[in-house]
Amino acid sequence: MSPAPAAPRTVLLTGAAGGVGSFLRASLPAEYGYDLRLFDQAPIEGEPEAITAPLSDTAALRKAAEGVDAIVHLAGISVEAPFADILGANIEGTYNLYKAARAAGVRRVVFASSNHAVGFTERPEGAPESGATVPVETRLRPDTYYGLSKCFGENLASLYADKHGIETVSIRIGSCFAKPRTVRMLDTWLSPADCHRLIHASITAELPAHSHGHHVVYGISANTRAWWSLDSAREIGFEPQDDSEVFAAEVIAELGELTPEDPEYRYFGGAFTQQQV
Ligand code: 15L
Repeated sequence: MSPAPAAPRTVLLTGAAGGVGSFLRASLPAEYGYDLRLFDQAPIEGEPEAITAPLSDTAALRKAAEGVDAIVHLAGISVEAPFADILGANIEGTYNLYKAARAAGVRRVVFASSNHAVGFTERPEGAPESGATVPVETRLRPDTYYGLSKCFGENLASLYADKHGIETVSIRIGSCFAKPRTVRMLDTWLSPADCHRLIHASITAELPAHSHGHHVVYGISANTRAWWSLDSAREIGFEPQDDSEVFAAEVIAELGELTPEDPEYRYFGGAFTQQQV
């Protein structure tokens, strides 16, 4: 019998200075013992070994990817922006990342996709009370250039899986903050702790055969009000532990309930569906 492959331990974390990156650079080593290589265009205080470079620096990316077991790719613009900016940071940047992963022989990428890749998807009739949820197989319906860049990233991941054998888990992240900031986020919240649980599962799980090397999941907690299916996340062993409901009374007392006509209630991507740049 051949020995089991060693557990992935050395991980390149791009976007390490950002909101989600800051949660993860503390929790991934503490909870699972990962040895992180940090990459961001902004310097990170207290991390002298972090690589400070933009995603357009292909030499720095190539060097950063050398010898790692997996890459968690969070870097890029995380909100709507002019197309030229999205093109550079998110589209070309993600392309550069996959080229570096391929050159360095990296086996697994975890791609921070977003709910905004399917942002114009409408809430199913009566959800969440009806129990209807939207599966990850729903049609791509980006709500912004930002969401469009996440569609590109997911399709690039699919190409690199089929053509070059690089596996990806694309996580369509909901709202990853310490606590929900809006009423919509009671549906879409991903707690920081569930975020590191999902990232760990995405790095380590064997992917189901039907994914053909590219597995897509929604990144949310076990929210009472959720209407995005967690089935594909559970397929890779993710079991969310948190529920935004503990914040519901406080958030609703402050901001009031949403009406069914409100884009924040009606659409996956909420107010992003109304944004223009
Ligand atoms: C995202 O993709 C954004 O990066 C984040 O800032 C939130 O707005 C989040 O989606 C959301 O939909 O709440």
